[in-house]
Amino acid sequence: MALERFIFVQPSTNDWIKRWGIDGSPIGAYVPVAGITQACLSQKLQVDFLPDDGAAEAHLTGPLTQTIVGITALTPTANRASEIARRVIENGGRVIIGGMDPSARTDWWLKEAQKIGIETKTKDRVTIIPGEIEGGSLAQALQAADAGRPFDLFYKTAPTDLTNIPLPSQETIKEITGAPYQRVSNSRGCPNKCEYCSVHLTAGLDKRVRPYQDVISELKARDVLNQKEHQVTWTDDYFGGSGTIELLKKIVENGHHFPQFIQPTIEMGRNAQMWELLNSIGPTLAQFGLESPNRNRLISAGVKSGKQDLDPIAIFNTIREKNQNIAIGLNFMIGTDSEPLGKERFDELEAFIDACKPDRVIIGKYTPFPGTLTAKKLQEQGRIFDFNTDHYDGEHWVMRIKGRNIKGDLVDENTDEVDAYLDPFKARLNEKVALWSRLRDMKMNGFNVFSGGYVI
Ligand code: B12
Ligand code: SF4
Repeated sequence: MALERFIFVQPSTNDWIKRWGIDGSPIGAYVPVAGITQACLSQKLQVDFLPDDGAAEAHLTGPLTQTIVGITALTPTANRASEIARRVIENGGRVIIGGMDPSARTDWWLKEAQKIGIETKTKDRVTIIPGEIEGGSLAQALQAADAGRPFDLFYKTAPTDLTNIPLPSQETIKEITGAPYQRVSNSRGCPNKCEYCSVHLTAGLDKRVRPYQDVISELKARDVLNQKEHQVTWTDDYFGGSGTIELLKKIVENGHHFPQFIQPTIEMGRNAQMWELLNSIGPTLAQFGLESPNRNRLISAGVKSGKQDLDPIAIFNTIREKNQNIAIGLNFMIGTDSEPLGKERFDELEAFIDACKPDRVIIGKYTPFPGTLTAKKLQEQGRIFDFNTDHYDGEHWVMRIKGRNIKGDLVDENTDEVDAYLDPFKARLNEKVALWSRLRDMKMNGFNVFSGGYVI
């Protein structure tokens, strides 16, 4: 029986995760998944995006015999992804599960897929796709389904170059036009090897850049060139470098303007040409993953792979002095072994934030994501105590934490005590950052829609 529908689901677990999807802004994978689905099947299927407000099942009722449901799974949404998959199968559909968690925990997912098959008394209607899909894995699965053949347990192809990624049909693209965040992939892979990061598990260590012509065509098709309402979110954790500069130059040369969001490393903070180009394109929120105020100490603790001695405060001041359109956001992780104990951990961070005056702050709890070096080390040390992946959302402690005392020795810390400092610390920061943040004045609409406060 020929396929008729493809529904792309973004599962959510708790309210924190839910907030990222329910405004209808699809995740970065939606456009390539939709494009490849439509390119590899002779009959063009509409690919609908279904964010999970906690009740995605209500939209996935049967009969789904001619439907494929594609589900993306991050580690914190893995259990929910599996739950949704079961319901789809029970209603007669087929399921393809892809994304970061199947890349990081392929073995777990292969067992889970078999379990779903046994529990739903079906065979071969669920498959797992670890890694990227541009190498042909998704096409292989879809072609099997289209021909009425059972799925293989998994399809995997190596990361490939990012040329000629097919775009979805105009009708499919219309579905996402108007969403506040327009996530666009310009490049993938990261040569840094930060111990806590999962990115290389899907995208590898080579930075691969999409040709600027392809990216600009996508922006045009998505109707985001020359507008002020929809924020182009470059889904590139390692933003910068020669391919990126070339893309930005072309955007500027063509006179395009739009608001944007980038995630640069602190090393990119010194790339004056990049900031100048971003500044001419439009209001830009640059969210730096700083992790700790004392980068050098972090590096010496072996947590970060950075090599240079960089002064973040001086870097931010220079960026802002020269570029009115650039706002600075900072990401911190609390709970690495390099931090001081107790109250001092927060005093140090607060003094640093006061000096930086960032326009937005995100604070998360250090999380040992599966497949990372951090997870391996902490597991060897017997420090991970919570293996329920629902809690791997940066909002829960899943490991025993330690801090450094005055002598530099590592000492166990009680997570309840850390929380007793963390919660008032966040409340104080919310008040402060709201006073100095320029995001509202810059009309960074997307962000104001979401975050009532500026510290999340
Ligand atoms: C943009 C981004 C966000 C955006 C959008 C979310 C998104 N998933 O797109 C926002 C700000 C909302 C966000 C929020 C969060 N994020 Co985030 N985010 C990213 C980031 C920087 C880029 C993701 C992206 O769009 N890449 C571009 C697309 C094209 O690539 P991709 O997602 O890898 O998809 C490819 C394949 O994986 C595959 N694929 C993916 N899904 C599917 C589905 C199907 C059916 C198929 C066939 C294939 C497939 O096909 C794609 C093309 O090859 C990544 C880091 C990174 N560089 O990958 C972190 C990352 C995904 N985020 C992460 C986390 C932890 C979160 C949060 C939990 C943070 C928090 N505490 O709230 C939330 C979860 C929200 C949610 N429900 O998704 C972690 C996940 C770690 C893990 N092991 O799960 C990552 C990897 C960051 C990191 N350094 O570790 N995030
Ligand atoms: S945290 Fe950022 S810089 Fe570090 S490895 Fe991950 S993507 Fe690369």
